[in-house]
Amino acid sequence: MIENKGERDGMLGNWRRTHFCGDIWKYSYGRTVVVAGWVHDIRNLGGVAFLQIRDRTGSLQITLEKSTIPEIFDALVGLSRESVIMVEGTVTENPQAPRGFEIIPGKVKVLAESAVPLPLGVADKVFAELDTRLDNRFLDLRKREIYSIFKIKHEILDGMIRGLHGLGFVQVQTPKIVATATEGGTELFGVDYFDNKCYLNQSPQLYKQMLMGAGFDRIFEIGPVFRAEEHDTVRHLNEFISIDIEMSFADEWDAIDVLEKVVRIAVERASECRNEIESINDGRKTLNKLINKVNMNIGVQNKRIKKDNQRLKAAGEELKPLLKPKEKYDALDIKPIKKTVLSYMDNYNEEEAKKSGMPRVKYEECIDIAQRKRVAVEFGDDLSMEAMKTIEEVYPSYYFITHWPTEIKPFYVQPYENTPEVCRSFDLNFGSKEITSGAQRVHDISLLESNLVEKNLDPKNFDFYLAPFRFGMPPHSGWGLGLERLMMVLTGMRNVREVVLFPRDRYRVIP
Ligand code: AMO
Repeated sequence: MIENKGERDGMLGNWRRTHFCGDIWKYSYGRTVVVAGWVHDIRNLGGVAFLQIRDRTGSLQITLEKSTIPEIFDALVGLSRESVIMVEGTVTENPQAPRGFEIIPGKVKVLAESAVPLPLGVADKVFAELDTRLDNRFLDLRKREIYSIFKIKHEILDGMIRGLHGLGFVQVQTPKIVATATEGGTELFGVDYFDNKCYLNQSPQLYKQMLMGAGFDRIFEIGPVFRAEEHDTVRHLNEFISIDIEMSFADEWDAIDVLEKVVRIAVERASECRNEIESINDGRKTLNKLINKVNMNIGVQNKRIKKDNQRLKAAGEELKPLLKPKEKYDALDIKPIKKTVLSYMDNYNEEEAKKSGMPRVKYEECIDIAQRKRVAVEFGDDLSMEAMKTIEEVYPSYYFITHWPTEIKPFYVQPYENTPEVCRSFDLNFGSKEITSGAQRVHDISLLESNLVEKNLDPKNFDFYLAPFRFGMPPHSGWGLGLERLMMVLTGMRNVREVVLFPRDRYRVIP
């Protein structure tokens, strides 16, 4: 047996971190600590140098005096930014230091030197386009305000998992390589699977329903889904994380109740991330200043374009388009959601619904709102972005849209028994953004088979899925929530790529 004691070899040897930078405060004054991280910045004034070391929790000042620690001074002042070091030293009060204290080092270890120049600055306050940031994502992710987004994601996932666990849901994993489409045949990525053609799954839909037939009763899955959608928008990804649930002996209203609870927990957990919200807001303050500068430049360029255009117009030539100024960010302020005072079951009252935390709004009312604003839409149409913008004016926060037309929903959605042109499907939206869709499912095999035929799908391809429906399938309901869509709403990001570590879109599979 090898004992894990004594002198360790390798680069780290016996060096271990005692504190993250953000965990050192007044209580640590006078103590010896070991911190580890990246060289954020070095200011060398000759006799004394100030080095900022940074880890995922923040940064602090290491003060290097040439006369007292000449070797350490020499070892550190020449380092490039973003080199990796460990420092053992004493935490010492200094009102002039950025956080009111500094570390006077006793020992240091240089673990990795960073090459220069950096393809993307971490400490520099320079505006970078999203594409440049994503090309150099590992550096972009070193910024605290960016890391904070993923810390919030971690926290809300933890909250939602605990919430679902508490409600009796069991976490499952279903295959991602599949033989059939679930949400529609045109949005599939093909995979060569030995001698067969298979696909990357668009949704765990069929498998979560089969698990209801297997008696699992309440399940959830958090995993990637793949959509070969060609559109290139700020809301669409080709790979995203879907949080899916399915529950037996439940109608769509039960599924809606679970969804409301889970989203409430997520928002509450996010609102508790005070440090992360603060660092996102610090980042936004800096970013907005940079955007001001960029916009001033755009203003100057637009003046020139306008002048050119006068000339082009006189010559009857095509005019040049003006450059679009960058939008600034509002400060982030995540507040828990108000209690919902109305359930659809109670007498529906539009005024009450508008006041409540997560109103239930019928599709019909949405059409009505859009029509009143002169959007060309009628019963049976999907709700276009133009229509959604008008509904957002009335319902700017979270709300459910229920009672959808059966025709525009997938084959597995249960129609209302007395009005089969309307179905038990629902969406959860935030303003004009769709976050979740769900429904009570068809559990009658003959209706399911005829729906497949109606949607031009071959029931033979769905044999594996249909089998459990022949041998005792309980009525069941569920939903799929787009994690990135929820994160966009929570963090107020305008582009979904901001809330994904390494986004996959129409033009990006690297890094
Ligand atoms: P749907 O296809 O509506 O439903 O997807 C569920 C939720 O996933 C999110 N979403 C996306 N997020 C980012 N990029 C995309 N391209 C994208 N497409 C969808 C949305 C959406 O509400 N099987 C059903 C769910 C169910 O009924 O249980 C389904 O997949 O937030």
